Amino acid sequence: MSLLDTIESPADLKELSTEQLEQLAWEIRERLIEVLSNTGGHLAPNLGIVELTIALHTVFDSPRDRMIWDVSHQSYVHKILTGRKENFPTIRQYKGISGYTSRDESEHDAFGAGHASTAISAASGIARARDHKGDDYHVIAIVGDGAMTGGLAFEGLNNLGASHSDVLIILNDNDMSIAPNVGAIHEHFTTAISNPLYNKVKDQIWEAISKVPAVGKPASSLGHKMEESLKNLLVPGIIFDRLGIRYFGPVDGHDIEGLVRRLRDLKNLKGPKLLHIKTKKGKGYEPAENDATSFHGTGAFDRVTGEGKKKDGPPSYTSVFGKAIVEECRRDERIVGITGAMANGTGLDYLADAIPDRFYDVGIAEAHAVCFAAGLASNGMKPVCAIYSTFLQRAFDQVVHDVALQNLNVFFCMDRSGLVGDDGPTHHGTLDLSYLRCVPNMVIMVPKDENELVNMLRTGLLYDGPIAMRYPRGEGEGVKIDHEPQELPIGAGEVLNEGSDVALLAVGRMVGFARRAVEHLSRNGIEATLVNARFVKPIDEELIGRLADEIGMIVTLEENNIRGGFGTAVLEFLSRTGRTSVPTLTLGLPDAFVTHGTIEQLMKEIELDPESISSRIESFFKEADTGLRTDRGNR
Ligand SMILES: Cc1ncc(C[n+]2csc(CCOP(=O)(O)OP(=O)(O)O)c2C)c(N)n1
Repeated sequence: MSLLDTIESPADLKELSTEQLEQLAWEIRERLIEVLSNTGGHLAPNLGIVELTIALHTVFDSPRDRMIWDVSHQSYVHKILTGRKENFPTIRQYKGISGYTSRDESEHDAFGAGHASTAISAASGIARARDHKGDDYHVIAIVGDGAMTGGLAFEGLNNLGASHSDVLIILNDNDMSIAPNVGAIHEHFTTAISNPLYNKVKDQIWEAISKVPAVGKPASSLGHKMEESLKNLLVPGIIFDRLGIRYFGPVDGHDIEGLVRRLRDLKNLKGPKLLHIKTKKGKGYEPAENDATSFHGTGAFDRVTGEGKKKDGPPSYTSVFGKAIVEECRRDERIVGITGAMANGTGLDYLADAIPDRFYDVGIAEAHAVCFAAGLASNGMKPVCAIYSTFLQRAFDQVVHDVALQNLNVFFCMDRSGLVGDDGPTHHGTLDLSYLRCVPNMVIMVPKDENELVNMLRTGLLYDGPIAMRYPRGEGEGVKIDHEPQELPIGAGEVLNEGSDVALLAVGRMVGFARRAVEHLSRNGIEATLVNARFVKPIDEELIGRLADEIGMIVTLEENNIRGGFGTAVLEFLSRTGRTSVPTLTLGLPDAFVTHGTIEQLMKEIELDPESISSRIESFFKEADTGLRTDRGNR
């Protein structure tokens, strides 16, 4: 029986010796590699945080003490130690446990996340609520150095420092975001930590801390004074001290004994404080240590070689976009690409390699990315903001206030639109059509396949004003890519099939699903017109009006929340033009947060898979047709 087999809850850790905790760390690593080689998931971040998680659960008492995991992609070890060990092999699988913290899943998950840089703000709120209620427990925010590049993290620090609230922040510094971390603060840390003088006196500083009284006025103690003066001279985290958050570290984040000791010291120290730990992303698994970026979030892989198990298939939308933007940059020197720490995820890594001075990684800072793009555009450049649909939500005010209001030439390229699969509700890109459609001046395009993506990229780059394109995660349709991209007429849909019984207006990936519905309907004697809408704003009013008048029955299909998306745009148009009697079925994602699983499983659950779509349209047609015939009969 392994040691891990005996651990049912964090309470079981308290009695273990350092050697046993160390053994447990390696057993957990083994479990992570074994499970994730089958399921895929965030391997490297979790391998790097094993010792810290064990030490936290040894020193603190979850769920009474609250641990807030930033992004929470690194919470797998926490899940294993808090009663989800047996279910761990179901992680990110349909109906299995989530890959992120979830308040619905466990009382040990104090706060849910999936987007970065929220933990300090959330921990501050939890701590203030504790104080309001007169309760007494510890609140700990665990934040990566990547997440610290987000403005929200600094808003949280600013507020926490001033509030004097009792919160411990652990800064898990592995020099990596998904890719190597960027930014001035990161550079400052790297330089300061390598200062040999600081490293020499660091232990003395720790000694001074452990002598600081837990309550009372630490500033009056000799230890504190000494600590302060040393820090002012040398300490990498002086920036935190200046904000009122006492800084400690850096310490080795793989030394369990050291971590337990430090955490016990800090447990007795009231007020806002930050412990800086240095860890190795991917620790203990050579392929992940050597390529932490690929193993940040991986698919299934061969555990011996570390090779991915992905089958060959059509190229992804991401890679088609990444290659195409390099060509566009070569054509027009005003074009630049901007990412918020997602060079690989968005395909902008191709640009970074090919033309590095036209590529910007601003860190996990989407609001900044968009405002920065607005600045570039106001000064004659053509920035392409490549940001996942879900993360652009962060920058909504910049889209409105900095870009659209000034009618600037910023092109938003939103990867991972629609359902993304195993990352689940924090990452599905289900709202972008709704949140962009209401923004004045915005044009929105959705390609039906990867060739159309390339044409839309050209179209957007030739267009004057704010424009957006959204496309899904994963493989394209496998179509041939034109040698020379074509500019598409703004606002014009494309008729793919003509039939006189019902008109299907589809957007993006739904065009393929609608094609299958057309065939299904045809086999049942119903002839459908099929339109690839291409534009969600402006919609092709001329075409839709004609189809409404001539066919008199409309179905819209989109992979966006049914509220406020393409179907709503069509309904608004029909209403505005007095066509309210045209039977219209709007198919799309439900007005609900969709769980995690494969795209196929999720589409089936929400009845948006090709078979369900076909039968929903058929039922609609039959009901509406009967209704129409009755209406005619009554007239
Ligand atoms: C707002 C937002 N933008 C982008 C991401 C994608 N993302 C997930 S984890 C991550 C890197 C986080 O780095 P760090 O906090 O240092 O954690 P590590 O994985 O290195 O442990 C990024 C960019 C996100 N989750 N949220």
